[in-house]
Amino acid sequence: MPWAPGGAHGASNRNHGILPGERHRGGADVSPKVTTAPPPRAAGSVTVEIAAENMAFDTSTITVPAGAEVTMNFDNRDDGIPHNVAVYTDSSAAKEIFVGDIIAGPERATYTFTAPEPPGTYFFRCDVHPFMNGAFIVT
Ligand SMILES: [Cu+2]
Repeated sequence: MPWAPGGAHGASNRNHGILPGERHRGGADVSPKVTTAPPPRAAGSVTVEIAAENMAFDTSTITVPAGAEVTMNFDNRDDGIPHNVAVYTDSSAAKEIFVGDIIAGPERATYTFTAPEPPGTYFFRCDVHPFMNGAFIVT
């Protein structure tokens, strides 16, 4: 009679002891690891649209991310008039970043080039008509 309660308690305690122990071991196995690798530098790519019509570009600014692969869809809508889009470091147009082929309208061209790395305000223009120009902004 005095043994029965003791035995029951003993069995109960033994079962109780196993379950928390197993849960603890499992928790240790799946402990999250902290990754310290820096995120990869991805300049990415960007597509910009620009049109020339009535001897003017349809935008005064082109904005792209630093170092991005730029796809520029140029639409020359001026019938029989040659235009291009060229990007220079500044309005002196002394140092070119990219010079697109000149096309006579109505015609489209797809230009691809890499944007400069240093953020800043550069310059774009039509080489045939330098008064057609604007700011090429790298962010
Ligand atoms: Cu032009």
